[in-house]
Amino acid sequence: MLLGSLDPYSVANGYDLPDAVRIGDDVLSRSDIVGAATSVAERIARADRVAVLARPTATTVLAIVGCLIAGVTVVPVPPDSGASELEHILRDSGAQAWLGEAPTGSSLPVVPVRVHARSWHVYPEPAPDSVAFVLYTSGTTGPPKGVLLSRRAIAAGLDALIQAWSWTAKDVLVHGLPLFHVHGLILGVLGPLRVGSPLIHTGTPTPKAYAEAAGTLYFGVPTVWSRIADDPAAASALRDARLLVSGSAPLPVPVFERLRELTGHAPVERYGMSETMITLSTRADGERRPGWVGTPVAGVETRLRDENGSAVPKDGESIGGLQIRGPMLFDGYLGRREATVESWTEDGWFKTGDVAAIDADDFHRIVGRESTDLIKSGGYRIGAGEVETALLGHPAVAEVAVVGLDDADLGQRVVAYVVLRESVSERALIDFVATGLSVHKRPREIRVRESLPRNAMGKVQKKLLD
Ligand code: MCA
Ligand code: AMP
Repeated sequence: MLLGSLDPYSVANGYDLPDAVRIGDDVLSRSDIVGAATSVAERIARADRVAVLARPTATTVLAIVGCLIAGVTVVPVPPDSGASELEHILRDSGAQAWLGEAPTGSSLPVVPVRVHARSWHVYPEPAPDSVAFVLYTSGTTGPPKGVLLSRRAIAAGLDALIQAWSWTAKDVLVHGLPLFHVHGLILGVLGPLRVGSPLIHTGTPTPKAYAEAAGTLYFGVPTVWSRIADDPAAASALRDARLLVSGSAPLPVPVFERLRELTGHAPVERYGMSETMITLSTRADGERRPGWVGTPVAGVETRLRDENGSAVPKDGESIGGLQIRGPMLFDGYLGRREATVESWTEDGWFKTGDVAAIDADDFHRIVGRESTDLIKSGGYRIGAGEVETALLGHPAVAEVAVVGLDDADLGQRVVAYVVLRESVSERALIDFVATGLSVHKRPREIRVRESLPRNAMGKVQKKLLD
């Protein structure tokens, strides 16, 4: 079973857990989840694909578990999605209805989630190859693409982490990450439901909430860890934890060191992508090396290739494009055959787009991305192209170039260089992106210029922007 701890027979026979999931003001026992999610499953069993507005609530958890019970594909939608991003996700995914809450103005039907409804019908486990999620993720250009993740991939990806992190039912997982990405949703909600360990979702990932939760296993993106490292009282409250895990973006070495000092724990760093789940990690019982993301998890193989496709030695120094094979990889981009084919080599390796070095012990260091047009800000992946297209839709903007600049808090911050046709405030342009795409993709800064540096072909030379 994908969610082993929710086996209805065991739950009925004494394997209940009163606080299986705490989220917002709600506490769900294992039998609450099985009963209410099965009732959701009954309501949507005949649908193929539904959208869930993925706020961190009990409703979202029950909607998603209900779909997994019924074998219905879920499209988790960022709750801060703006109008054009929302329209794109709904059209591209072919979602037939909203399950649970719907954003205002949406024309799709809404199927309610009733937190107190119960059903004890037992569904057969859906086929392992069926698509559990379509997760939308940004590319360098164009609107986000739908990553198809099967149940088989999710099970393999979670089992590899359960092993790497010695994750057991005795753990209490704490995090406050969004529920529309692999990190917060698949690792952070399905993980504990597979293992049988309680989850405390803190709503937002603040140092105070992490300190108060008293868990054993903590997940965070580097921005979350860096804020905790800046709050010694909160950090020292994590001393009793078993494992602090960082991922989704590079954990700066000074943050690693400061966390070790304040919490007594060297954080476990792991590397992944929406397309691959988590493929590299340091281990609960192994070396944790600042600046390095560890070794391949169970079932994963990696290699480095240069621009000509030739092998790059694993000497810890030489860098190359990181390519990956493993059982937790996605099944392609929804409706994008060409993009899917392009992301694989002819001999069957997935091209991550990241540049890495690998040492003789198979330890991996992520050096950066091949394209500067994919920005990581606060752990969110943001395509420069989609922000540029959004800004060009504003009547005052004549030209634009979007880049990710180093930021002590967010890792990178989205900065838009613009040439204007008419005067407009910085705030108006930022809000224009926040309401069209989504709040977390908004530029944090707008820099107005007379012109943008271009080469002879007319292409903006982003390296010359200042
Ligand atoms: C600000 N706000 C606005 C605007 N400006 N609202 C409307 N219009 C505006 N112009 C509001 C926001 O709605 C929000 O309100 C508040 O201001 C703060 O927002 P923001 O500044 O964006 O928050 P932040 O402090 O910058 O967020 C930092 C964060 C966040 C909490 C670390 O970036 C985060 O949750 N990151 C996690 C990303 C993640 O999980 N990535 C995983 C993908 P309010 O607070 O009321 O809502 S990677 C993955 O899955 C792979 C597999 C992997 O490796 O893990
Ligand atoms: P996403 O699809 O949003 O999960 O973003 C995946 C990208 O996040 C990867 O291709 C990397 O560029 C980056 N990433 C994830 N984890 C790490 C990490 N531990 N260190 C460096 N980069 C990371």
